[in-house]
Amino acid sequence: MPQALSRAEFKQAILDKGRFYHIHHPYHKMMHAGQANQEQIQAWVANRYYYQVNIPLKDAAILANCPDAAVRREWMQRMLDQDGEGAETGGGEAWLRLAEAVGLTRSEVIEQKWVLPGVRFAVDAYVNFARRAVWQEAASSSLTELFAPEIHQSRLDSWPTHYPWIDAQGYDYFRSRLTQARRDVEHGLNITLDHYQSYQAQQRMLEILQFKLDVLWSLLDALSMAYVHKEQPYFTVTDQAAWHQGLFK
Ligand code: AHQ
Repeated sequence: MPQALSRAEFKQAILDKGRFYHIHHPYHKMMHAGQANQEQIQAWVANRYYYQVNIPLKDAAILANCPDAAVRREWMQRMLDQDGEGAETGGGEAWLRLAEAVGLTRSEVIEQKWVLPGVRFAVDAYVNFARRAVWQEAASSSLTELFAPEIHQSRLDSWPTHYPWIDAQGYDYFRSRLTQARRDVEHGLNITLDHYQSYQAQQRMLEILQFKLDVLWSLLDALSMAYVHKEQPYFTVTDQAAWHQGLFK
């Protein structure tokens, strides 16, 4: 078995996974280049909502599995960021403002009317992994956020120019993540670099990170099938939206 990677080598191996980040997915590149139509933007916002509302559940699962109070105190901040300190605050609320800014209604997004099966399965795979993994491995899976500030900044840089019809108040969420993601990643990276001490364990962490990269990529694959290739679920048997609408969990 090869020697364990040094802390610097392990961190570089994690950063090298950035080449698989969903910033390189055709759907994201289409949106970034201003080639998306309103339906494709709305579909992305309505489907990404399912990811947003599941992040606090994922983080709660990590807290539930973590016996270290100091780690919980810091990790808990992520839930406060998303759930807010009051009804009108937090990332979930900011995402609903983004939904309204792109012309969706709050209720159709909250009801998950447009959440595609593939999006639901990818997100549920992430939450269910976090529920059953040891807390350090679940914490490591959040490190795709190493690459998130760049993708949020890319939206702030390009969308206002390409999509002047989107109300600017919708961009609060992306702006909030520029600092929150950097703070989260600092904590997640330290947990990760401390936890995996053998070469084999380090390779397992890189596989866990690849799994999470696959989750983000698959979410956009589902959107591409439905809104780029026009093959919504069951398109061969009906022209109506016919898939599970999240009424049971
Ligand atoms: O807005 C995002 C967010 O709050 C999180 C939490 C983190 C995690 O715990 O897995 N990942 C994440 C991400 C957010 N935004 C995504 C995007 O493309 O806007 C990126 C995603 C991530 O990189 O994992």
